[in-house]
Amino acid sequence: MSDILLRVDGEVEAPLELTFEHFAEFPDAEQVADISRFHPKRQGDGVTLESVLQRVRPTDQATYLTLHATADDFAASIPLEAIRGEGIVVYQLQGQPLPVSNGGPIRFLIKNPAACHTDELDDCANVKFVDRIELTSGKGRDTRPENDEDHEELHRGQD
Ligand SMILES: Nc1nc2c(c(=O)[nH]1)N[C@H]1C(S)=C(S)[C@@H](COP(=O)(O)O)O[C@H]1N2
Ligand SMILES: [Mo]
Repeated sequence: MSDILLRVDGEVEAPLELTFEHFAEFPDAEQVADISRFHPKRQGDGVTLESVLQRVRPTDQATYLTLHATADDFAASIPLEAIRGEGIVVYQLQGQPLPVSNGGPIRFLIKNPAACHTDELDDCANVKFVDRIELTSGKGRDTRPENDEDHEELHRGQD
């Protein structure tokens, strides 16, 4: 049995726990090869967020999608309808689990994010080290910095 990398739960009909092998076995139509097509400085392959949502089936109450990273206690909560067609769950680089240096083992990515701190679907919601996606009724936990000063401070540690 290999490690569970991602739990998907909350306002869903069928909560799910996913390993690297589960992601690798998603059909081709659900795979997103080479994220550098969307983000030139980022690398790896993923599956569409939609393909994960289809498996868990969000309830009618689910209005937000909350991304949790236990590793550094980071979270972002974004409106479900807005993110549905835009999200990618990145899980591998050259056939291996996505390295921590790339935000792995699981990294969330928005295809066309707004600049940091300008929208709910901004670059800051491209959560690294995601280990839980929680569907919520209303906005969930969100630790994204709310002002420029805090945001700069966060970036100083990671860029
Ligand atoms: N787990 C986690 N994810 C995170 C962050 C963080 O501090 N922790 N920072 C966010 C912010 S503010 C930005 S702008 C992007 C930066 O992504 P990059 O490191 O690939 O440039 O990651 C986002 N994801
Ligand atoms: Mo950011």
